[in-house]
Amino acid sequence: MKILRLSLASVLLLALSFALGPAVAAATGYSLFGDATLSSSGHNSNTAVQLRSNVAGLGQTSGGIDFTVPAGMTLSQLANLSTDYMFTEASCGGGSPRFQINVAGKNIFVYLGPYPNYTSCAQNIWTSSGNLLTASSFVDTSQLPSGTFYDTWTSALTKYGSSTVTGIQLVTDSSWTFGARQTVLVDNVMINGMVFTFETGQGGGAGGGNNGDKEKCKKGGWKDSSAGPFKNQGQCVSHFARGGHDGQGGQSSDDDSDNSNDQGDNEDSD
Ligand SMILES: [Ca+2]
Repeated sequence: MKILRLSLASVLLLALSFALGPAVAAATGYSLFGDATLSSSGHNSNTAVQLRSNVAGLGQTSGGIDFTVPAGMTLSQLANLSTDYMFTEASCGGGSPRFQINVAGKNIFVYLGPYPNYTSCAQNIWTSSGNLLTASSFVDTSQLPSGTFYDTWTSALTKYGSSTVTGIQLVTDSSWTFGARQTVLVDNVMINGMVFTFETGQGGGAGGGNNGDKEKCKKGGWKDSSAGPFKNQGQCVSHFARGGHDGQGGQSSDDDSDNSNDQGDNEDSD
């Protein structure tokens, strides 16, 4: 039987792709990890996501969004990646904020901010990244074989276009380079034709987010929420933003930890 020759990894991947099938079809899924919270300061809307990187020792040093991508999507099928963003503390720099495109167990990094240094982003003004994956856009493929820091998207597609994209994240983690907290709001993230507005009812499809309960997650309230346990404030807010019944709670009992950046689940598996 042919199936006996499949490696364990292949079987696991196959099982995973079936398990994720229905959710992927909805194409609106995302989850927050680290120091990431829904914010009521959206871009011409009610809601954005606040990503924050705290100085080491003063909280979580990174925050991000993990986006669900269509099962089996190859890199060559990825044609549009963009976001609106606004810094409220510090700026771009130190390699973040960045998109991480997961391929072959590694990442292709796509940095926000002006080429070539990706520094000096303005504060308190919404900026659109525009499409970060035009033919001449620069992406960082240095984690991959024959990769380089300044690689054009065209070149990246030539080398890795047939690779499957297993996930995409948007991450902020550069407080170290500023010696201060780095905080950025992001909204209207676009992955191909999918737009993530983070408004109530989008993402998870539960609808009916409860702002009162979301507020109770803040100032340490997530530790005591009866809907938990949650790993962090972001997970608590996200839970209620999706109507309080997305099943994200209850995965962990370490209610006093601040190191749980592991919600991304499977993007590192290979
Ligand atoms: Ca929004």
